[in-house]
Amino acid sequence: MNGTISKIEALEILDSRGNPTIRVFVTLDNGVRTSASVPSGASTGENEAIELRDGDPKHYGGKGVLKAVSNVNKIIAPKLLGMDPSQQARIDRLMIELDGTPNKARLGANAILGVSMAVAKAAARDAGMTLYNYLGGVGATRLPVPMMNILNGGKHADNSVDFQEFMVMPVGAPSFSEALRYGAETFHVLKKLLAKKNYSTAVGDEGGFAPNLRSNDEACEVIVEAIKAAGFQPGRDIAIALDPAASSFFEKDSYQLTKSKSGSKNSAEMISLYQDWVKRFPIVSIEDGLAENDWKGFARMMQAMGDRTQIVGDDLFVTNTKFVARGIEEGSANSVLIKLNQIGTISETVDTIAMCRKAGWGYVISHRSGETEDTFMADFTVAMGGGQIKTGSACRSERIAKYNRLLEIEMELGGSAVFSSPFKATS
Ligand code: 2PG
Ligand code: MG
Repeated sequence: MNGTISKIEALEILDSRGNPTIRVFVTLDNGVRTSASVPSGASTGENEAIELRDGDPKHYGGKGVLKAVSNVNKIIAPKLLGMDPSQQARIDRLMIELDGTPNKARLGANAILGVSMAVAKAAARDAGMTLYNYLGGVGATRLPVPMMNILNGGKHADNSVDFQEFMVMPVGAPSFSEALRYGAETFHVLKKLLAKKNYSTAVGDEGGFAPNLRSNDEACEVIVEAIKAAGFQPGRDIAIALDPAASSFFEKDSYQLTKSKSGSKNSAEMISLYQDWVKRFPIVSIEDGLAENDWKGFARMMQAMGDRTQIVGDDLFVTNTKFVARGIEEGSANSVLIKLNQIGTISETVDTIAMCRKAGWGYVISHRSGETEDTFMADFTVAMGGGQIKTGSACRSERIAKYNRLLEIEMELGGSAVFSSPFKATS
């Protein structure tokens, strides 16, 4: 045992939208071989680490990642050969130095993260441990409450809904597998309800339905109807989490609700809308309710509703300690959306989570809208123990792969599996 890295190679593969992304293979000198694939976002924050794309119009319309592949094979690999894969922090640090830019623009965060994840998997396999135990230790026993995005809008769907994600969160379920069942059953009932109302039941990028509703409000109304029709009590069994992804409709100093033809709103009006919604619907969590540069608005939103509602920063923080530190200082949120590829290494992601814990903030481990069949983030969620995961609806295999991996982990943990909702049930 105790292998050292003998080979690292990268491959251009496709993500769930049919766009190129990168898969990295790590081989140890004792024959252990692992691979990891990197996801890709659509509603990206402007301060995210750089996802390197070739820009060659003749290759996947400019979206190819052959430069990132070559950076892994020719620049990163030679430096890591012979190293012990369990030295994650050292390996991540070395790649950050090799890149030399503040946002991984030279080698690409996609290249660096692929290596970072594949190395962790190799170290876990070499140690004969599960990935969640390797990354989280013996205390890694908490399964997350899923945020299941069953109705899509914004940049993830061609419909009349401005807000990007309407998620069900089975906060009252007794276990992860039951939570998944609650969410999936609601998803199926929602499909029937939408069909009955003559709405489309085609799905968006994250597997949620993408109907042309009459208003943004109707999205919450129809979800509450589905929760009830599925036999659950809204608020007590299943709550709602939102990700408006407001940066994507913020233009010229105002929030433009163009898709639903509801005019424009300023920051204070958006906050009033959310306050109204929280009264009308069982909403427990709002992510990116305001745009990424609206720091003042975020602080006001926290003051207005942060004592009852989880206020999550995604584009605002981009999983970066620099922005999370500012958020803690200014009271901008009480939770962080965690995406490995926003920052580009496992070590830096773990640092951001440590900062959340220290501040008493929540954290939600999240997929991207462009995903692969890789289930790394399921293990990572259990390892980090925050109790919340956001990984899409109850369909599309790139989403289901994560849920199925969590079911396996629940089975492996048996009686030691912990499932506790971060939200007190409301009714
Ligand atoms: C988000 C994500 C994931 P994207 O905004 O939270 O749901 O979307 O990956 O497109 O940034
Ligand atoms: Mg988001």
